[in-house]
Formats: sequence, structure tokens, C-alpha cells
Amino acid sequence: HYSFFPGEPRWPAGTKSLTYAFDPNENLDETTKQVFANAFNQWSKVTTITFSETTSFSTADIKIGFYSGDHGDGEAFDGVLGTLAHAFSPTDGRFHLDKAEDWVVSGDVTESTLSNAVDLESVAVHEIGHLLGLGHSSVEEAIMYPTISSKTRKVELVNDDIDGIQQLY
Ligand code: TQI
Ligand code: ZN
Ligand code: ZN
Repeated sequence: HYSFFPGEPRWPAGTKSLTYAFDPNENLDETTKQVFANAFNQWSKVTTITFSETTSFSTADIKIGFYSGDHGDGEAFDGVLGTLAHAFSPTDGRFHLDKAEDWVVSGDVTESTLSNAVDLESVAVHEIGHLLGLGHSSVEEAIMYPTISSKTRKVELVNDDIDGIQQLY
């Protein structure tokens, strides 16, 4: 079953659109940006919130960046595997990914020759759930389940994820 963060923080009632931006220090290609767009779309399909990219990092609701090790928020990344990414609860908006991972942005993670390959879209869908206010779920098939097997792709919301987010929005 789904859960929320303590106090059930969420984006304000009536929020219709949220903007996201990539750290200007990144030079992400269009393929990578499309992976994030697809991940946001999973959640906009089941809520009344739409997501759009903006180039203004400072004013974006959701701020995305890839960082390594200690990156100044007290939650240092740990190199290959372990913590892959983290996102803060509403309405903070910070969404950080560990630069050290072998991120798979296109192609099939299950066929990667890299034993540490991590599917970017799978992690992004999960972290966006946190950004919107979902905690972890006890349902193994759910996007918000707290663990994922390596070299697995899991990008489709299941009823448990949908029920959870529709309680919030
Ligand atoms: N990052 C953890 C996560 O997002 C960070 C975390 C630990 C956390 N405890 C938390 C976040 C409690 C909110 C509330 O869950 S992670 C997965 C999964 C991670 C793990 O790097 O371990 C995914 C990130 F579910 F697959 F194991 C993304 Cl999809
Ligand atoms: Zn961080
Ligand atoms: Zn999580």
C-alpha cells in the first residue's frame, strides 16, 4: 500500500502546472531530456497536473541535476549503486541523481553489458512520485516500492501508485 510523507505535504490545491529545469551546469542531450519528459508524463496522465521544461533553473518548481559525492545538501552520493538518486518532499522540488551511476538513457537496460546499468526513466518515475508527495509502497509491483532489482525497467504506474497520487491531487 502507498504512503505519504509525515504531515502529507503536497503542492498547493489547484496546482495545474509545474515547471522543471535542469542544472545549467549540465549539458544534457535531447534524448536524456526526453526520458525525464516521459517520466513526468506518467504522472500527468493520472492527475490534473502538467509539467513543462523551463530554462530558468532559479525559478523552476522542480530542479534536476546530476552530482557526485558531497554536493552541498547533507545527503552525499556514494558512488556506483547504493543510493541512485534522491528527491525532496513538496514543495522543495530538488531532484538529484548520482553522476557515478551507469545511467541507461536509451535502449534496453536488461540487455546492457554493464552489470551496474541503471535505467534512468525507472528512477525518474519513482523520484517524481516523491517530489509530488508519495512515500514508499509495500506493493512490490508499485513504482514507489523502495527497491528495484538491478538492470530492471519499471516505468508503468500500477493501481497502488495511481490511488496514492489521486488521494493527494
Ligand atoms: N534513493 C532513495 C529513494 O528514492 C532515497 C530514500 C531513501 C528515500 N529513503 C527514502 C526517499 C525515504 C524518500 C523517502 O527511495 S535510491 C529506487 C528503487 C532509489 C531507489 O537511490 O535508493 C529508485 C532511487 F526503488 F528502485 F529502489 C530510485 Cl526507483
Ligand atoms: Zn542532493
Ligand atoms: Zn524512494
